[in-house]
Amino acid sequence: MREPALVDLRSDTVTRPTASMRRAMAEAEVGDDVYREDPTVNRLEERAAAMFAKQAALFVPSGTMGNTIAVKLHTEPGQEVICEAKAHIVTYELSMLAWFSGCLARTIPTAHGILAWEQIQREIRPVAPFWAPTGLIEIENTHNMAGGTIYPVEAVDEICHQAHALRLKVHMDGARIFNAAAALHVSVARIAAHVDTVMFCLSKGLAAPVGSILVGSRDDMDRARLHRKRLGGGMRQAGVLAAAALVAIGEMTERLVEDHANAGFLAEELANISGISLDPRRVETNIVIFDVSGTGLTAADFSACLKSHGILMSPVSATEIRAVTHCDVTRRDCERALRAIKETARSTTASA
Ligand code: TLP
Repeated sequence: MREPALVDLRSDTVTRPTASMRRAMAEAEVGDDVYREDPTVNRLEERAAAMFAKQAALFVPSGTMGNTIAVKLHTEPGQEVICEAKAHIVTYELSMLAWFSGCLARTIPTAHGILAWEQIQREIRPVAPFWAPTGLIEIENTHNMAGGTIYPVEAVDEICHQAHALRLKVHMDGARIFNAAAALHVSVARIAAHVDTVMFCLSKGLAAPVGSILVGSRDDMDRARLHRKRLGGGMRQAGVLAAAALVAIGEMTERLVEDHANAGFLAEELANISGISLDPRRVETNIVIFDVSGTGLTAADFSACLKSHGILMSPVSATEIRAVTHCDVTRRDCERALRAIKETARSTTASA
């Protein structure tokens, strides 16, 4: 009998381009985008700017590059960037704040990844003889390592209004902003109405093969284009990628609620397994983070056992595992993952 395929819940980055993306890529009209002559990239950037109700957009190869450019746009070397303690920009982007922008992070720990203005306000530093002044406020929506949590729309508005009153800019790492929009039933334009720049990813739940987009003012995007080139991100005939991205934003956003339903299902079932702990009410989008310490195994050992059952998940700390649902994972795949988790938890608690 043929081995069943792996169920890959490590991340939504593993999604493969859909058939309609592959067709669009094959037929894409292209040109040299460094000369701004790629009609498909131009169309994508116009469409993205319109969707977010911002002046302009820039197609970049990755979320990391989009965030790196955004920090550079809004800061001077020697400043601090305020962000949540588990923000992707500080934990997974190879210290790009320091490397490209000469900035430090001033991090704020939270229970669920969501910053309130009062917490930010306490960390703002003015120019003084011994302090690095605050240059930027960064918020992550949804918050990856807090388990896909969503900012209330009003909380983002409040942060932006207060920051702007102090002449500070706000960048949103909206790698999964379309998940937030689907869960809240609001538009991405509404969520990002007052932020200065937003980066969102095409190559996660939206299933495009490559790419992210930075949106903001025309002036900021003109400067961002130069930083992209400086970072080696001038992509020439990138229309083949932009064609898939157009399908991603046109066809893939509404189905994200299915991923959220699968994540909710996983969370509810996981909460009933002895040795596993999580609060299923905290699972708002497509990310489920659960603690396996009650099984006596480390997260690394637990996920190695799951792998032997054909289930891939990511250990994200010594005791926690992350499962991310996406369009290449069905409800049956989730059921299979749960059987493997039950089996692993049962065998370790039985042998304890
Ligand atoms: N996240 C990846 C890993 O890097 C952890 C994942 O598997 O979730 N912002 C956020 C909130 C992200 O989750 C990611 C990727 C990025 C930025 C960076 O995007 P890429 O991978 O395109 O550079």
